[in-house]
Amino acid sequence: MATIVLHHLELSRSTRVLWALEELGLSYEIKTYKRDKNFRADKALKQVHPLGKSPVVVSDGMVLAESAAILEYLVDVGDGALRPETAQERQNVRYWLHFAEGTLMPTLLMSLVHGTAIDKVPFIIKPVVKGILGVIDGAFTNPEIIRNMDFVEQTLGRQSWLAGERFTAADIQMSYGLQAGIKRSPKGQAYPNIQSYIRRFEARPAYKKAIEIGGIPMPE
Ligand SMILES: N[C@@H](CCC(=O)N[C@@H](CS)C(=O)NCC(=O)O)C(=O)O
Repeated sequence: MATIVLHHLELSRSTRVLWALEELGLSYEIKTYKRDKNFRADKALKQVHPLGKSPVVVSDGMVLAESAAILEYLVDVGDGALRPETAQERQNVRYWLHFAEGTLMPTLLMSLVHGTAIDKVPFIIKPVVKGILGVIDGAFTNPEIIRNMDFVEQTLGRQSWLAGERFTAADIQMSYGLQAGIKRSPKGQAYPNIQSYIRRFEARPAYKKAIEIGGIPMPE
């Protein structure tokens, strides 16, 4: 099989792909990029993919972007590990692969962007901006974050892993949003099932190896 090259950005979702590569025991090369002072990716990533974002994987002459699509590809080319075993499990994995970036991340990003915007606007208009964004967060962002986090909390009250009783790519894909969600949720630390789930996946040898190689996924 052709070499897999991961274009990895420090402090990013790309950690998920690194973790998957370690879980699957695939051989790969890694090229690491830094973030600039505005926390944007090194411009050199644009030479790999037009969006200039990470993760990006180059394998077998193909340039692969979007974490979920990359994870599916890696599971396909792997030796069978992490492959769903039943139709229900396959559908569950697919659901969480999409939910992570399609539902969970947008509201978390909104909250993050609002926080950054308040920090960046001139002092004189700060109270106004803070007031407006506070209304939006109160009416929409925070209730949506709570709704999503409560849903995951309930799911993990019924089963050990997101797709059922087996660890799958769904858990890798959801990791970043849940780690960020625990930090940003207005309900703070009130998610015992998610907390213990995060502790369990962070204890996996492949996760630890990924952190050792690529660093932590987000600032402390
Ligand atoms: N939905 C994409 C998101 C990719 C993405 O936004 N990556 C961020 C890092 S977490 C990035 O490269 N940001 C740097 C930038 O936009 O300059 C995925 O899941 O792969």
